[in-house]
Amino acid sequence: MIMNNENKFNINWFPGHMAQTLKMIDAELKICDAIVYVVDARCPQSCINPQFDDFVGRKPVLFVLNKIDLASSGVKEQFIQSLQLKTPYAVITRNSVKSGGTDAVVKTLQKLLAERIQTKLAHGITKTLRVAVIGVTNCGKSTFINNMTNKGKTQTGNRPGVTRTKQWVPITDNLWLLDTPGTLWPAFANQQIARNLAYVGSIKDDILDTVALSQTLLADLNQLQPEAVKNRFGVNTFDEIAKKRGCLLRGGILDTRRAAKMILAEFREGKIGKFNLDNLL
Ligand SMILES: Nc1nc2c(ncn2[C@@H]2O[C@H](COP(=O)(O)OP(=O)(O)OP(=O)(O)O)[C@@H](O)[C@H]2O)c(=O)[nH]1
Ligand SMILES: [Mg+2]
Repeated sequence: MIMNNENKFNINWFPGHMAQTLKMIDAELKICDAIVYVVDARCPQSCINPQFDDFVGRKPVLFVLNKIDLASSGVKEQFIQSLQLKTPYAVITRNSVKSGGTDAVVKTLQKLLAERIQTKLAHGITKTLRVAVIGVTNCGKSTFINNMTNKGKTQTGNRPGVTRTKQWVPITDNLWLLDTPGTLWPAFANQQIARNLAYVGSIKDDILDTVALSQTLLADLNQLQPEAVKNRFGVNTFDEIAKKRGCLLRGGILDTRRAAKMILAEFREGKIGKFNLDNLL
């Protein structure tokens, strides 16, 4: 994070392995029938790669608004309104840490691919459908796939960059999903997008000034739902929260690092409330 004179910060995270992953996805898409684009339901618009249109071509896309258990209502409708795609697509919501509902996902995919399936059948081909699962880091791609198989086939974890290589996972006899490492893009058009992604844990905390980040998070949450912040902490500002939670060093100085870690963790676990951060864009 680079601080400038106005004490505002600039977030950018596009390590070399992400550029390589984007190339790998581009190559894999040639043999794929469709794309599952997993986005974090707390900021689905912020999760969309601005170059998405270029590499998706005309492949059908199933958008999965994952972590819907942590998002405020109305997020799906708002996301659909923001979409401007020429390619066929469908949008579903999902809580991938809860079991059930996987048949409905498969059915939605089959409906989206009905024309493609018919064409294949007409040519006597019953080949397996291959679908690439893509999205920003930590949005729940691997968890979504595991949930679809009811088996822990892919590695998951609550930090960005858990999946390092591609992995094909069989879901049914004729549907395979490709797990891919999370990818961001070289530059954020808008720093609010970058902050939203950092708030939800899609940008490595190690490269962030977590104190500054948690302070802007609080300011943003206070703008969206001040009552949720008040309900959780009893107070609304960073300093008041740090004091109230006993984040103090010797001599009564605020332990801002500890307070920041706590505020970020509680937000990410949904303890402060359900939010739609895209409303900040
Ligand atoms: N509350 C909630 N947590 C979820 C959901 N889906 C995934 N998670 C959690 O989000 C974290 C990240 O999940 P992963 O599946 O590893 O995410 P990923 O997109 O594969 O991440 P990378 O491989 O790093 O790109 C894990 O702690 C999951 O348990 C969901 O629907 N709701
Ligand atoms: Mg993963």
